[in-house]
Amino acid sequence: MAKAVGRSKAAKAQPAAAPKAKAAAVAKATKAPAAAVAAKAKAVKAPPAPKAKTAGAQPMMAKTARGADRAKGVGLPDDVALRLYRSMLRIRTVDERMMTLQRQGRIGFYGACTGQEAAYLAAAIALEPSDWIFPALRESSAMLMRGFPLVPYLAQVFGNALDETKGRQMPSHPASRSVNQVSWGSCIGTQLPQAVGAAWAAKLRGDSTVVLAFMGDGATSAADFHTALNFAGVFKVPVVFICQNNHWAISISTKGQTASETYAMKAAAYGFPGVKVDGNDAKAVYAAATEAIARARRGEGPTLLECETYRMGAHSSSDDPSRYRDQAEVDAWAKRDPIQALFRELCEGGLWSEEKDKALRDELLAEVNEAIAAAEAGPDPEPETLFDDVFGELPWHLREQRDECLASLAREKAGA
Ligand SMILES: Cc1ncc(C[n+]2csc(CCOP(=O)(O)OP(=O)(O)O)c2C)c(N)n1
Ligand SMILES: [Mg+2]
Repeated sequence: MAKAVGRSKAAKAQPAAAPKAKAAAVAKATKAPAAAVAAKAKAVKAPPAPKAKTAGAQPMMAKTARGADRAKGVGLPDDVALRLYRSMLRIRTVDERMMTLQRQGRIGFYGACTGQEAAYLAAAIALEPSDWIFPALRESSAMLMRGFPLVPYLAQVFGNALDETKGRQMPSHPASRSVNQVSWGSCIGTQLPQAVGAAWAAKLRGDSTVVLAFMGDGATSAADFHTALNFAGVFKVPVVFICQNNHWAISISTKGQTASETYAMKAAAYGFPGVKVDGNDAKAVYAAATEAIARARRGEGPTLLECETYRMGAHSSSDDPSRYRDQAEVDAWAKRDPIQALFRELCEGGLWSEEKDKALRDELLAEVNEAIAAAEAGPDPEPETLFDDVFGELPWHLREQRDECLASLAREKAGA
């Protein structure tokens, strides 16, 4: 089951803005089960229905005693829906606080995923713990949902000694082997052939690993996109490509990015299914991802899933989107916020309430503020760690550089 929703003692902390509409006032929660939602997804070529779960694979989410227990109005297993909602709200809270810290000069750079939480978390929650994630730019918090602790996650942005990658990566690029998630590449599209390579390795080994390979819409213009999809199609590797179509690649809109009607249809050129879903609809993403992951695990090859969503904020803390896009477009998408949508559906389904929501928001804000304080207090990484982890045994020329660097720092410290 999802972690119980606790009452926060930190009532003084300001909660993030609660959805205004009362659950009762909100109609039209889709009551269709996951399979029906998948059928509604615009499929270029519908993948075959998934069969029974792969033998031996441990489901990430425990089922309730009744098996496929579904929230009435949600179309997801209850525990998945609640854990997903918590994860979505948690990263929204983190993003709001970190953007503020950046403006306060406490961190150098930050990239938020605001508005896109369902488009990747509802897919990642369908994975087994042994599966891998190759993120693009905005999927970092799948790590948190899969069990990575918050303090080292935030310490990565501060780049200090509490960061598992020892402050050597650009801020907002976390990674950890403990949860099978690699770093953002930052070079657009490079993660795609790498993900295909990892999936191919799994196939050669004969294990049941599936790889989720995320990309933004911008990555579909990169040569690596075509290389990766072609190879994956020919070798039928167990990879699911997920394109988060958030309508913008910094200042380039969809119209400037592709002449195709959809991104999903590009899969047809490589001989595997492409499926487009509403990326702000958690149940639709979950259903389509579950099916694509099952297909990959059965050895039937890749799927390209396009999750249509919207980047509500700036490209990064270094960007000013008002210079290239119309506020009316942003306002229209604000009405389709994925967190508010899932909140309404959870309430409609009898799983959630305004009171529980307020308590969760207070709890998460207190947790995030405490974690920020702990992460910010971390010491600088030791200078010699700069040379760790690339080589099993440091080659002579790097040993020389390290010794020279440390001697120079020691001289500096001694005031020489
Ligand atoms: C190969 C390469 N070209 C250009 C850039 C500069 N750049 C950084 S992010 C970005 C846009 C990415 O857009 P998209 O893939 O849609 O992801 P989003 O930011 O929307 O999540 C570009 C062009 C880069 N990092 N790498
Ligand atoms: Mg984009």
